[in-house]
Amino acid sequence: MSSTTTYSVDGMTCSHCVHAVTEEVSKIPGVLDVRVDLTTGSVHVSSQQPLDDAAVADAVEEAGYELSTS
Ligand SMILES: [Cu+2]
Repeated sequence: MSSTTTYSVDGMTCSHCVHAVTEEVSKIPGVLDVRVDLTTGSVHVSSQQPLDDAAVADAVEEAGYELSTS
């Protein structure tokens, strides 16, 4: 059974940002689908099992952005 988790990412401003975040988060093992809503900064991640939030934070940082902690 897959699960979907929504994260908030700070600093995304354009489709290039969306692409960078999507690409990095997609590399996390078990991730099935990544959807970014640029207007809200929401990142919806579908995965085979619940994800390690730290892995998602690392991937977002790798792309050059930060998970919003609020
Ligand atoms: Cu951008």
